[in-house]
Amino acid sequence: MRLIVVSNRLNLTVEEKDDKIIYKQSSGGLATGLSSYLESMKSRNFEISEYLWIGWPGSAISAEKRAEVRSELISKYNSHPVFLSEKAMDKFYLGFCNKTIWPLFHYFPMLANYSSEQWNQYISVNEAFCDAVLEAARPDDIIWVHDYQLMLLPAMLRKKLPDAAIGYFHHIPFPSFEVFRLLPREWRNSILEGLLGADLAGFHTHDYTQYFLRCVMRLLGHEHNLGAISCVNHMSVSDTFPIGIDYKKFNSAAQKPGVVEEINNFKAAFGEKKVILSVDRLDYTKGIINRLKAYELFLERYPEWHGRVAFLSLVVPSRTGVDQYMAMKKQIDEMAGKINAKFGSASWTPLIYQFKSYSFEKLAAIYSVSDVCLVTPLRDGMNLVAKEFVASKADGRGVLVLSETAGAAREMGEAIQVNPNDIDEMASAMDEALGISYEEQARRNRQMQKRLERYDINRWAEDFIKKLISVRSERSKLETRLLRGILKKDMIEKYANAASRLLLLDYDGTLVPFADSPEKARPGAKLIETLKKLSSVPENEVVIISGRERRTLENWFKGIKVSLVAEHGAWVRENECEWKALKPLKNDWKSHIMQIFERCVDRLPGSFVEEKEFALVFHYRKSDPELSVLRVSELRDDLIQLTANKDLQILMGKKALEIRCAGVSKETGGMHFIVERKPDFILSIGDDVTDEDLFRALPETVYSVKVGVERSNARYCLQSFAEVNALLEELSSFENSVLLEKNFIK
Ligand code: ADQ
Repeated sequence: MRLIVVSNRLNLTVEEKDDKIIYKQSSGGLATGLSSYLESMKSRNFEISEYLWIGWPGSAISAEKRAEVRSELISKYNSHPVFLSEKAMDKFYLGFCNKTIWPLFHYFPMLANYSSEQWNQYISVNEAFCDAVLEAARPDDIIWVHDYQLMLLPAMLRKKLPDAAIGYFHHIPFPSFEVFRLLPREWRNSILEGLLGADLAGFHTHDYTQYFLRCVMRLLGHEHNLGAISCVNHMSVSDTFPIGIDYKKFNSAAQKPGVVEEINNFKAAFGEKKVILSVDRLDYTKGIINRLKAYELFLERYPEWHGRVAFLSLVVPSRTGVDQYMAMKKQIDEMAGKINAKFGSASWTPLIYQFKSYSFEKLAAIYSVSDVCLVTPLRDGMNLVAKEFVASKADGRGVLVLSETAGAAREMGEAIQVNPNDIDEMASAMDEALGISYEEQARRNRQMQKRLERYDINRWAEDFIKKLISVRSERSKLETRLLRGILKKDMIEKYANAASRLLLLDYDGTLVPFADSPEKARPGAKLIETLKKLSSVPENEVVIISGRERRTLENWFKGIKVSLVAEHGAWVRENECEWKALKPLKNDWKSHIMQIFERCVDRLPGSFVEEKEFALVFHYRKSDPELSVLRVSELRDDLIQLTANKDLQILMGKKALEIRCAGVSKETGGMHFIVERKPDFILSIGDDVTDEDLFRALPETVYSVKVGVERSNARYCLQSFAEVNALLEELSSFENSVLLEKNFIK
């Protein structure tokens, strides 16, 4: 099995300089972390033995060099480049990714802009990635897509490779519904549908997972069952996987010769002073300005630390093309100058501010010598610096001050947690951190280290992939029940050879899709035609078994020789004869229950009651999905109490709660025909919980078919109502050709 990693940035950065091509390992947590995992995978006895990486190589490569770069990257590094022009990258990366998604998902809606041109470019780049994956992928590959730049890709891939195992991991926060909904309707729906294309979507924290599921529920109307959402031809599962780091690498770094040398340099520079450290990419989400303000307040409030402390703020240049970043750089420069001018002296520089990237050796060394690390982003998906700092403290010394709005805060409860908007609290936290005893420092760090060691980057990646494989194999099991190929051929053969046949067909969700209101789901001309053809064959009896009221069915199927079962088995009409009740039923309970339903309608906008002869149905398809859950469960509780000693039954349908006389069900309706006719061949199709009653009761030889690839009592499944229609059309046309043949023989 191969693993295809797809991310915006390739694991290698390629630069074209003076006609020469330079290949460098990409920096950044994901590229370095995953690369070491992928390499280690080869030596371990894991299901995946090979990997390749697909992504943008980091800079625009001229057209004439592309073939050379591609072949070098593929043959030497397993890396497949997606070449994008500077213009495309501008609108896609600097544009939609960093001016719309990044600010919005980090709760800076006022910085987000909404340009359709950039959105269209986002679609095009996702399509270019899709083409690149299709070119490289083999049937058994596992595809793992990373991050917010490629949120449309899972669905694009699903469309082209319906059977593929597709995973997606989201590295930044997933915002709450109120923030996510700020995106234009088409964009937000496409993004959610894009992510649902994955078999498994992973997030750093439980909150992000829940926010995503909530957005799906509110905007697309799909409910989930323990994170699993049933999509047209697959199940999409969302779950939490907090990313880890290469723990051993950081924990053992202080003994490496290159790092030792750097440690000595830092020690010589700082002498006896306590070192406070912060390490960030230049980004407004990182809270750099607030942190500097807090340091200024700390120096004002605690003069006893003057001359005894040094704050080293490392800022890595990033996204230099985005205006806000340059404005922020200017502001940081000014703040740093102000602090040093206000508190510094000839012998003491309170703030050392460096705007550059560090090598691993230097970074590990500064983690090792620092006493306090301030990780105080305003918002951060996870934040690896917090984890790297704690992992680097092999001797147990050091204090982490961590923002509660970083994903890492969920796992690092022993850190001093702060609100990054509270300058006062942050200044006090600095003083507290500097005063914590070594024993306490070690106690806290050891606890965090245990967790970081156990759940490192390898474990994170392996957990994700194992879960993806298990979701996929669960799907494969269900798919073996799909009525296609040989299974379908067998069924058609049995159908053709049968002297008498019974077709038991549910209506809503099986023959037609769900509509906003029940009366809108009328059968179309094509369906009527198919049913006419099927029922005109003398050997066939077609029965529509529905929860609908008898007059509606009678009206919709007028002039067709189908039998009807209405109100979930309360009424039966055989071949255009009179309606018969299968059991004497009462409806004197309705007026009392109606009052309760009406009260609930008043409290749940968009809901309404449908009255049938022996049933009442509370519909809430158009209501607020979350309020519905609450109101319907209240309603259900009330009804359970009220009906305890009555001959009534409550039934939960799809976005509908029905109360009806007990003792009637689709089972009684369906079995009535089976017992009376004793047909040679039976096909029973349905999508709802009410159909499960019948599936459960059917003899083993029956072709029972669930609409939806889900667990069911049916033996087989079809993916959608459209597939049911196609199957029935096939049976009806086959029937015609047989009839024609018969006529011809005569
Ligand atoms: P990033 O924004 O890249 O990623 P982060 O988790 O902070 O965020 O990782 C930054 C990495 O860069 C760290 O590994 C750090 O060592 C390195 N780094 C930072 N400053 C450096 C410097 N001056 N010199 C050298 N290296 C430096 C996104 C999300 C995060 C999420 C990660 C992983 O925004 O929230 O934690 O993905 O999922």
